[in-house]
Amino acid sequence: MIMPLTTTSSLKGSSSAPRPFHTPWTRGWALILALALTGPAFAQGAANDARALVEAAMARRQPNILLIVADDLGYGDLGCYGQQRIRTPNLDRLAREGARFTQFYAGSTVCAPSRAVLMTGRHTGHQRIRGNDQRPLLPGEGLLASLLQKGRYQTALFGKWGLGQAGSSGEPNRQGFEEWRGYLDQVHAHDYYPSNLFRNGEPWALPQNENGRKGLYAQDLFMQMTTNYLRTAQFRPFFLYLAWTLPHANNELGRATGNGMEIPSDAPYSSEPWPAPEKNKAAMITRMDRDVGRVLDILRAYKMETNTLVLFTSDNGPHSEGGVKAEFHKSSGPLRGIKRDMYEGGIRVPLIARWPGRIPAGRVSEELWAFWDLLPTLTDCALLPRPEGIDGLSMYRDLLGLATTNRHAHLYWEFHEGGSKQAARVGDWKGIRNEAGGKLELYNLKSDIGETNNVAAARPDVVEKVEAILKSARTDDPDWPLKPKPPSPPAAAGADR
Ligand SMILES: [Ca+2]
Repeated sequence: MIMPLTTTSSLKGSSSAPRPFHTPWTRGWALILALALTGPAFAQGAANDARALVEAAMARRQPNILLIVADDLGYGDLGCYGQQRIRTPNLDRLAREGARFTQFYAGSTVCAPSRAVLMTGRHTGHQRIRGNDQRPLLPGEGLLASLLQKGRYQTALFGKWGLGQAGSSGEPNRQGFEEWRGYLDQVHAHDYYPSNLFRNGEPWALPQNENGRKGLYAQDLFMQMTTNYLRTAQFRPFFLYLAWTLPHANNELGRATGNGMEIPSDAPYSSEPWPAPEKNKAAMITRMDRDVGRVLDILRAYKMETNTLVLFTSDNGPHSEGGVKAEFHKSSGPLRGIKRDMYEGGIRVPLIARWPGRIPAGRVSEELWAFWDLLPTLTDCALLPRPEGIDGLSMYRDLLGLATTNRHAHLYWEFHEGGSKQAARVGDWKGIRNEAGGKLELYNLKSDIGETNNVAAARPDVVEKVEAILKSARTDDPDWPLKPKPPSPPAAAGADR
């Protein structure tokens, strides 16, 4: 019989990060296991039974992890981050019931590298995928799902992947996901009414959308899958990655019609005196918020609220594509810049985390962290050993509102469309170089969150420090040389992904 285990509530206020295999109760089970393995009265079968008991006990303490990543959602797009017009009541509630982070950063300023950073725990200075192109994750690179899968988790992905085409090493099934449905290719993911998707590596026809019909909105399909998955996912901890495409533009539709913000209805904004794409964009965000509410309802209905860590974030800043302008709804909030920029609007994103009984409700944290920290943070939450050889730090203690012990000396990004852009965050300072050989811009984000006052000339000491980071934080990669802007920039490959 399995003994009653430490409950969630009794762990509240724990003063240290988890030490997965050395808690008192695990030591107890380890003793049972040791006796089972060595005592003459126990046969091998008993040893196996004891091991199974330990495994089962560990699994019962591991939280479910539900990670929702929106696509091109800006820092200012949610009510709880200051949005005034677009309604996001469910995400605002999630923030009230959990924690909201005000200085959390995406892995990159566009999709593919940001998602690669999420899966590998390495920032763009140490990535093979430093831009939007077709290269896949290599075997063993996608640690996030793989480590959780090895650590007794059932793993699933519904939505957009973008880190490996069919048959490549990067396919989700080869990167730790037991089950997945969705888009492999980022351009394919622009289509909100796809006539085909992939299902565990196999092509999956959607006749509802064949011959130009618009019978099934992809987001609704992902929600059906999510509902079904959660109904049957109650017997082993799960890691569910919902990589939604809202509110990304359908760029091809945008070029053809001027309105690439593809959604079945612009309600509840139909009567607003806004341009049609802006109404659609607002409706996409509110629909996404509605779906977050539905996911939370399912967790409550299946009594999974208290043992599920829910995280919501975005892969990069807002776009001005598909007929919208990011400034129309102030999607970057008080920040400068949008997707593809190294200014804050391109990379600083919302992060909301709820874990009832573990994360204090209503908390707002200004701690600096980024996509590459999610991997070790989540393996800590999952009571698994931390991966080594990555750039990420576990922010487990900050996530739970405990005194932070891990703190980055700096954060680093690079991006190579047009000229090579580099940026580093060091405390309150932010240094940006917009092309190789260009002048470093320096901003003090504490006094100048909008990056309007370049103080590089006044602070050569800080400039020198940032310059050193821009050199040392990266490895040279022949595929990603640091280059100046071309004289007349050609349309960069993947420029609208
Ligand atoms: Ca994106």
